Amino acid sequence: MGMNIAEKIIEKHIVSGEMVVGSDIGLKIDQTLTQDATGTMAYLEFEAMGVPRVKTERSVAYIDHNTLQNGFENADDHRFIRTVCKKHGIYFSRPGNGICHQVHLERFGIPGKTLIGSDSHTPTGGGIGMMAMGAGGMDVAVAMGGGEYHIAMPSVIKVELKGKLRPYVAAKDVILEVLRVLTVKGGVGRVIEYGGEGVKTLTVPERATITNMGAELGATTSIFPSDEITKEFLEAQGRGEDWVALSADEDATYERVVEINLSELEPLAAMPHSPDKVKKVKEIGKIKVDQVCIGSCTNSSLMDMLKVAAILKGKTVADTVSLAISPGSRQVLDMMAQNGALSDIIAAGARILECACGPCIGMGQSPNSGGVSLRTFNRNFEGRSGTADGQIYLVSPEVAAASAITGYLTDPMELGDSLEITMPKKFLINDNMIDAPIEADRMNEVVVLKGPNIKDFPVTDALPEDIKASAVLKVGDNITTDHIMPAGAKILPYRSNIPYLSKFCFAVCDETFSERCKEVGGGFVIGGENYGQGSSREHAALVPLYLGVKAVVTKSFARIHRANLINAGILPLTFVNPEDYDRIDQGDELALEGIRNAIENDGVITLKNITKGLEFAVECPLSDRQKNMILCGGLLNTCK
Ligand code: MIC
Ligand code: SF4
Repeated sequence: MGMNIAEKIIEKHIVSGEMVVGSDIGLKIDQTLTQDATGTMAYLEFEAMGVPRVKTERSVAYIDHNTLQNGFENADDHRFIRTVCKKHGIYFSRPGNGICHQVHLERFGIPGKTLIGSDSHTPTGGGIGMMAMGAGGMDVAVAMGGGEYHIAMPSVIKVELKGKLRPYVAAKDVILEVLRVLTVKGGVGRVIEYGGEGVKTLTVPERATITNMGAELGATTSIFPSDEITKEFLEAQGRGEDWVALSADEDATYERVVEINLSELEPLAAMPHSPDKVKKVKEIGKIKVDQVCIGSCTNSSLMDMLKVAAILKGKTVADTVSLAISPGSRQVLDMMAQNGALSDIIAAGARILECACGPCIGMGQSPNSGGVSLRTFNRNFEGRSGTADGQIYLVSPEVAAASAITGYLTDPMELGDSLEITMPKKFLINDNMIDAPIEADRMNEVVVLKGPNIKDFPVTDALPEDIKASAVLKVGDNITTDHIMPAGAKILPYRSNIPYLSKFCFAVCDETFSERCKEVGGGFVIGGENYGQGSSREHAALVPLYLGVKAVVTKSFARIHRANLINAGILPLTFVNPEDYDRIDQGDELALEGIRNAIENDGVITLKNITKGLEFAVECPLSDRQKNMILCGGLLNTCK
């Protein structure tokens, strides 16, 4: 029987388990990437494993998130990551060189290879046909040490693309349409594979925009075929030898096929506060805009910047709008500088930011109170911009640039003029900001430098026989890791200081959470559907662990967060009957009697609500490997 692309790559990399949908499989990982906000912890974990040199084909560390150096913390972490990389065989992309996913696509990604990254937007690599997945830092550390990466064998949805995008309709509109159809939980347990005639009409950076934001579907990853267009892109990056062809067999099968006619798409926007609240720009109407931000790993390629420059050329940003632009990489910025696009953007009045995540993760550029901000980013979760009541809309670079000029949400198709941008035949290649590691036989010459902000890892205990504690927090559906462990300029510098971070845990939902947890020594968190969607940050598990959270009981979990909870030794339980969610109130006394025994022997798990005198069936499907982790108290304990 024929195979789809995902199955072909999995078949080549499977080390344990069977390719049966839903069952646990272990994959050999060819490449890893980290960024600085998750990297510090990931490298501390890698050091704790005691493996001298990475065993992957290529591991790269990027500095792109924590670039605001408002105190010693971030610079100390950069220095730690630089030295740890030099010693242990990891390439180091220096601050200013660009956003991890953009640079990795340009300089390192290879079709057909596996990549895991401690960042949820690692699927950007699917744009050149990689099986690229976001993972918790600990899983990345294990992969660097040569260990397998475990996922549930995904089922595959095909998105069949027809036709061709019209001018001013963008790749961003394609992924927004997919989000509209499938929603933020529609991709859980699945790979989204693109195919059909329309694929040929999309450049690699456009494909990468689509696979990047596939993270918002909750998908394991998204992937495009590797074809002639992929080959041209790699050749233009001076890496033609990395190309291999990759496509699905004619008779490949899929769980479901979703058709999208590119010719019929229109400019779309995701409204506050969810990437799947998608409407046509025209339908939303001409709302007044206070801020426009262009950039992030979703939309910061040279193509995107050239389109923006063409729209802004000869115009001035509306007097009520602040326009900020962060190119995705130094390659992009340098090429914009050389061909004059940068000059057009500057002349229009844009504020040029460094090549980094910047406003996307709340590192500056928070909008004014209640302000409407149009962003070409991938997430518009509540509070993420740094302004609690900020109204964030996710749009394409075309919509963003057109609206920056008019001052209100604008359908760029109204601009009329044509917009023809072609991909360059050669990119400007300069890897002088990527440091190679020292040779293995000289590794002892390198001293790893740790700053005072690096604090100990929370201690985990083996799973007890019984758990009795209260429901310290009850939350609703689609809780994001930005709710559980917020980011932003004030908090991000403490990613290696769990005790400090703990003060902000769940602060978006309940400012008293951290204090209450400390008073009662932790307990249960109760959640709805798709709990833990969004970021890969393992801090959303490590911080609750530090605060004494023993188990999280929900209607369903997002993939990476569930894995992070297990890695941290926290029980992820789901209600067998989702209505039982309504039979627990915050503050109720709960108990899991004989839980250790039930986990060990795959027994029935009963959650008692002592306060209400009720009992509920809950479940916790675990592979043998995960069972071991939960029983031992997390991955690090298992490794020891
Ligand atoms: C994000 O976009 O939320 C981040 C910041 O890139 C995270 C990683 C992190 O929290 O450090 C992600 O997407 O995984
Ligand atoms: Fe950085 Fe934003 Fe991309 Fe996350 S989503 S990697 S914060 S640019």
